[in-house]
Amino acid sequence: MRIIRFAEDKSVPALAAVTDDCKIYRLPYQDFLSFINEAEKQGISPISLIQQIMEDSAPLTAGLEDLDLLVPIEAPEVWAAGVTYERSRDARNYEATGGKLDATTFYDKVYEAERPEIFFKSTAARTVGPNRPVYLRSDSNWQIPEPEVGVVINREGRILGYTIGNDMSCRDIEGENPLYLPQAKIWRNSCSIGPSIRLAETVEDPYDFRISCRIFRNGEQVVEGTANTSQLKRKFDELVSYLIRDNVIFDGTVLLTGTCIVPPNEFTLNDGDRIEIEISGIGVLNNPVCQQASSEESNDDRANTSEDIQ
Ligand code: DO4
Ligand code: MG
Repeated sequence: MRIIRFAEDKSVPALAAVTDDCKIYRLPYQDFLSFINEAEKQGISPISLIQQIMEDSAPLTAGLEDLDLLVPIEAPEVWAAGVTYERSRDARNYEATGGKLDATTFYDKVYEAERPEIFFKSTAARTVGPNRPVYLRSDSNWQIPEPEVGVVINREGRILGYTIGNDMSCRDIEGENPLYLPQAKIWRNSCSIGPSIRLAETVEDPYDFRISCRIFRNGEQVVEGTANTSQLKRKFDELVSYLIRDNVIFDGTVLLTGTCIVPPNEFTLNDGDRIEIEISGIGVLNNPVCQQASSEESNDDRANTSEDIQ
């Protein structure tokens, strides 16, 4: 069972549950957290609450492809773990050594260490949902998407569900100096999540998600990669436990859990590309890639939105 948000009449956000056979039931809650809180208040599981609602209602006549999907949750903060897969460790070593194959660096250390790498990635105002553009940085010549499983947690670190995240990254900035990491990771529209949240209680084995990433240029597929969460070096709860330790964490925080797919070293994203990230049981996160407008224009676009304060 998955939860989506979509724009209803007059662009008002609506919440819905999507069954495994793709029937969509409107949920009478404002957002994902209100729905989770209501289940808790009634002392039942989120899935039982959905089943009650389904008994008294009919599915929408529209299909998923007809809906204007939004971020499934306006996550107050998005954090990310790094170097949690061998593939990422090797790619980081390559970019940190000016392109040496089989080099070893501090990235080997963090891959082996007890403490994982956890970094701040995004806020609601910088995060986009399905079909919205992710932006390129104007001062990087080597940019890639990072397809990742995202865990949605509450303030105590309980995993409520799983979503898809794209940790857009600049390999040249990150490789030049590790102290540049925040600039290699955070800018306007550098994070995308969606299209749904798979409820944790409906995931049989989170270490068996199949992940694939496809990049299209001028209508042709130019990159394809696949992986599986069985290759993850750490456990999801272990990553969450380091994130929440001595920290202030908000309900609905998303933690991206590291990339296991890296495009070929000679590849960089271009304006006009399209990124598709698919994870079994969660869906397909689709985003066009855009060279961003100047800061002034983009800030004008944002004026008077509630996101300004996040
Ligand atoms: O240290 C760099 C970050 C690596 C990362 O984002 C990942 O492995 O997904
Ligand atoms: Mg990443």
